[in-house]
Amino acid sequence: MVESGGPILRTLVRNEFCVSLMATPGCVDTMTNDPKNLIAPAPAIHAPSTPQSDADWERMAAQLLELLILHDQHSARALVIDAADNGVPFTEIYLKLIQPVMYRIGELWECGSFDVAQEHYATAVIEMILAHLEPEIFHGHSGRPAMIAAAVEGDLHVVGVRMVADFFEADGWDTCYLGANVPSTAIIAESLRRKAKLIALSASREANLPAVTQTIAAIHESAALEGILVIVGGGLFKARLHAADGIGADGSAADARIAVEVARELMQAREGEHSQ
Ligand code: B12
Repeated sequence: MVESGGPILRTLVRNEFCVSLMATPGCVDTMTNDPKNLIAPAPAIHAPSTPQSDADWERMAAQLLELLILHDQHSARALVIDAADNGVPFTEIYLKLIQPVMYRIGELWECGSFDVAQEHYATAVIEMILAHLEPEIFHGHSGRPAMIAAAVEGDLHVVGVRMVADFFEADGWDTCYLGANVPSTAIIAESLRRKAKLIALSASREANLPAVTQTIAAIHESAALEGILVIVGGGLFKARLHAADGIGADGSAADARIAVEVARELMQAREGEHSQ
């Protein structure tokens, strides 16, 4: 970790340091004990509001990260909502902007460059932004197949599984996002209530594996849920998607876009089985 102090933060906000902060792995001091260092005149990075190239997205991610470090939630929200208002699809905003910024925040937190308050603040602002994007995504749900999305019991990470639910909504599903730390009994009860066709379980860490396994076993034990599809994902599975096979899941995916594709294939295969 870089020695603490204001000069680094001042440099950070006045030049394009955030661009490298996003692009280069490693630690940097984003903390200061001197509040005046947090009052920046204006963000130093100006990303295009309709990013086209990977470089545009990187600049935009750097700018969002910078605004989160500066505790400027209004500009952070405006940056993202302006892009959506200018026609940038929410799917791109999720996967090319918000996801990389959250991953970078995780790295900065892991090596001590972000403290807990900075991480909590950034996550809260991102969740607020996701809520602002919801009207772009939700258009009613009569006659659509239902799906349930939840982080398993013991897992408090929800941004990813919420994105997954939003991708499903946009793909024509009637989604029910249950949030964090959801016991298997609640997942089963809601799946029955909604006659769900698919359950998406999210888990971030190795410690969540028993809860995933237990939840899938409980789903399979429920006779009324016979035939329901279960897919898994999240940090726990990203590097080992094949692990889903061994715990009784029907599929897994590394991100929200692929999750929807996997679900489509599974649904088609299931319909094929029924028509035979
Ligand atoms: C924000 C955050 C938190 C917040 C979460 C708050 C909230 N409202 O969500 C809080 C503060 C609660 C938290 C707590 C902890 N956290 Co945390 N957290 C993060 C952080 C920085 C961001 C998470 C995030 O939003 N990611 C962005 C989303 C978009 O990505 P995603 O989750 O991977 O989701 C995508 C895909 O995986 C996939 N996907 C997700 N779910 C599903 C489901 C299905 C079915 C499918 C198909 C796909 C899918 O699609 C998503 C979109 O593309 C991550 C860093 C990281 N790399 O993610 C650490 C991280 C996950 N946390 C970590 C740790 C260690 C913890 C704590 C143990 C810390 C502590 N000592 O207390 C606790 C555990 C709490 C608990 N019981 O769960 C580690 C986990 C390391 C590990 N492998 O074990 C990480 C990786 C940080 C790090 N670099 O070390 N955390």
